[in-house]
Amino acid sequence: REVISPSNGASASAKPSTDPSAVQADVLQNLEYVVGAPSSKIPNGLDASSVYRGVAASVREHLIDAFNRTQDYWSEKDPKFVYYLSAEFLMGRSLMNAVQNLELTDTYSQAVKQLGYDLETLRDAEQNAALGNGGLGRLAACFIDSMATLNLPGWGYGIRYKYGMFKQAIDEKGYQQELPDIWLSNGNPWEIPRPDITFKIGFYGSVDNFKWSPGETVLAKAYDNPIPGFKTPTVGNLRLWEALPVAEFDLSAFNEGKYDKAVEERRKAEDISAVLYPNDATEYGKELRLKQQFFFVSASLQDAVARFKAKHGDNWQLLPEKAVFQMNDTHPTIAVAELMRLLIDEQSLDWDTAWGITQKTLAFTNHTVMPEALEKWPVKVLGKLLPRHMEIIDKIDQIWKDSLKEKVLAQVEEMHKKNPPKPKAAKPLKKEVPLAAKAEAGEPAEDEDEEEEEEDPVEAALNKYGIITENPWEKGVKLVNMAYLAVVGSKAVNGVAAIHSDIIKRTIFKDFYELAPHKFQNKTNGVTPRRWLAWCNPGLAALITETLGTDTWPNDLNLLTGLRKHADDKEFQKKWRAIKHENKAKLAAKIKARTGVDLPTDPLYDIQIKRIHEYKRQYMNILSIIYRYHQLKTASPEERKKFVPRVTIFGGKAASAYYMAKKIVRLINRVGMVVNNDPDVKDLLKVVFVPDYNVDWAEALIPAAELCQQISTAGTEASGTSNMKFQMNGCLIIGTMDGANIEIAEEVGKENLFIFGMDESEVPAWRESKRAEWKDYDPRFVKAIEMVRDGTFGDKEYFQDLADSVYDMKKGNDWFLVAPDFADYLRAQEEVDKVYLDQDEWTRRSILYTAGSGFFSSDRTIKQYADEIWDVVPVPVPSS
Ligand code: 8GP
Repeated sequence: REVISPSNGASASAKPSTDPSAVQADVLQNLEYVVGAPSSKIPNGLDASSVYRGVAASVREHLIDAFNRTQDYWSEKDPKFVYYLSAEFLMGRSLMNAVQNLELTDTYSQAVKQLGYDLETLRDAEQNAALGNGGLGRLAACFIDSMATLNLPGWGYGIRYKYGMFKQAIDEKGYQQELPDIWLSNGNPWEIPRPDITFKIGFYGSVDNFKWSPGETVLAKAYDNPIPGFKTPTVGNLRLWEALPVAEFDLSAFNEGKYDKAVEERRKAEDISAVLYPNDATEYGKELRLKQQFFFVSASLQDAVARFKAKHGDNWQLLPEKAVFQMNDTHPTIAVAELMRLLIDEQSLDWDTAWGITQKTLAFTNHTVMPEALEKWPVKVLGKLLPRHMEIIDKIDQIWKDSLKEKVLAQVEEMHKKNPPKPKAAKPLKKEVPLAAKAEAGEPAEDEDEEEEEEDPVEAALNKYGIITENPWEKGVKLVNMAYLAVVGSKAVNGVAAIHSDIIKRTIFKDFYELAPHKFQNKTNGVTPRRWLAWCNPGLAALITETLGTDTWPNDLNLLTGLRKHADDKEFQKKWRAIKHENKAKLAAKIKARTGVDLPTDPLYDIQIKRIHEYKRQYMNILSIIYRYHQLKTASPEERKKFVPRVTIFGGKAASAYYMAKKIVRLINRVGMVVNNDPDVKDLLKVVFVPDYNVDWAEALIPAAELCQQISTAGTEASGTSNMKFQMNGCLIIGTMDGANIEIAEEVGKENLFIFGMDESEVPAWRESKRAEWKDYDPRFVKAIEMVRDGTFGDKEYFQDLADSVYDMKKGNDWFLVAPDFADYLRAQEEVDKVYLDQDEWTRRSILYTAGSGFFSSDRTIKQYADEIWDVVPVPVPSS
């Protein structure tokens, strides 16, 4: 008997049709039966949001069809799988990405047009899925796109936050306002709820003889999000977890009139997956955050372990050959303890066997050296929430410290040889370092008083490099250093750009590196060239395809080197420039619609988009604009004619509790208000802050940019990924020798970037010794600071401490070197203006940027992860 498929009446095994009229019928069917919108209302009676949902439901059929085939095939072949564990996936919108990756753009454009709509308008009806803060979350999204495109068996695992990254509004005074991101208000047509896939997640409770009895339990429910590859039938998966109560409702409490109590369980559970933490490198330390982390890690590991067990029974030694978990920064690192718990407590393995398997199955990526972002949980908090895990971490710490002892003793002996200790100071090493849990439980640390006096160097070193250490700022408070736990529990540890991977070996993980150098690797980041060039810049993509004579470059980005030979071709340059100009005009229209600011399209478009942070130095950028404004104001009409007109655009969110970042947002907005309304300036300078910067904005801003600001203090930006997106779109870089800028300079030729500032090796000396007596302020810097102080942009009082932070060494310490780098920054800015006057030279460089961007495809990055860490090979799904 034939099974009838709901949408097109064909047999269930048939693929959804790709013929425009059949697709049109399918969209109508979905509108009618999924959205509930009568087709009689087509074309004029339906809003874009309803039509979008009908179209999305139709596209989803194609995705699910290929998704099922992929997952069935992989399940049958049973290859090794990579599981990418990440608290953040910053996906952005899905409609256009899905139709383009499935190569159905023309089909759907035609079908939708026949219904009286256009795909571009429908695109804007989709909410942005902003389940991430910034670079780290967007990287995870690029990675799963590349995994699918490369046919690599793997899934992403994360949290289905009910509210994503907060929405940012700028009020009429220039302040940032934070509003909830209700991204699921119209439903999410891309996900597949899996009510049948749930896992129990325990918290609190007690441990008796290694047996954990949780005091609170919630359910994790799975939602699958199909991730289409490009030019392949493979569709990968992003599985996100939602937290639910185990018991729906306490009816007896309700009947007794205790309404709050009746729903308390539900609320407590739902809180766990309610909100993405709106923090980016700021201190928080909330128990709920740790709860979220354990929640998704435990669900993901239980899921993967169950899948393994269904195939391989108790052959646990095989686990490292079948699964690898990549921990995206410290957020998922409780996985080290959870995998141990699952193997020991649930699968009855002994400690050594479980530890051997764990260390072969986990890998860890570090994304920042900012100390405030390297998570450390108080033993008290972790021990209360996850008592069994605390025991496991204690033991791991013990083993780790034992392995350190030899090295530490040797170091101390060496030190003593050079510098003999006073007789009493050489205290013998204790046999056992007291367990942190014991200390927390109130057992006094041995020889407390003595320790105070003698400061045993061995103990001090062990404390410094231990997974469990004493909080240097709060005596007696012990912390679990999650990054250290991850390093010890992983087979590989990587940084995200060459310089960053080098820095972590020299600094935060120095001792770990010296003990196990083989673990440390570099995996320079990349971005998907589908979303970040082919789809967001169709004009340039078409020119590239025409010039290279092939449309396969989005899957083989090194082909872009073929553009190099056209870099000096004047005709080609003209076409290249025309596309940029068109993109600028489109952006100007969008900015006008959203902010009301009119932008001319001829000036140089200069853009800085990223989270607002002192280390990223948006502050330095706006100070240089302030100085430029001063120059314009004081110039004669004749001199004014010599200025190179500029449109400076900023975008980015400040973490809600980040005091200085919020002031920077305000300053940029205030400068914009003054400059944009000053008749002396006219079109020579415009300053725009785009509110609520997100993936969607990035897709419009990046293709239009001519200059981008990558100006972090050297040694602070781990990699940066917007630099790569800008580069792909032929945008020149003004920047420091930091993060991936260094590798971009290698690919493009350093002379084609506008490089300035101290390099990473010079920064520590400035901070440690020169900063105190440094008085070499450039007069232009002094002028700009004066203008911040004197009320030129209003809010005189409000901006004083922002000015102090980089100027008055008694009040602020200019940790990020705004003052000492400023003069060289202005020199680089002058160079920018000079080169921009020579449009042929500018365009030549622009072409060379795109031509040299092949290395920064996330396909390359993922291939390296697969080959060098994961040991996962492509398993292409046969086309049916
Ligand atoms: C970011 C880095 O700042 C950026 O340089 C890099 O390109 C990106 O990760 C991807 O590797 N780091 C973070 O977003 C980060 O560390 N976030 C945690 C603090 C939450």
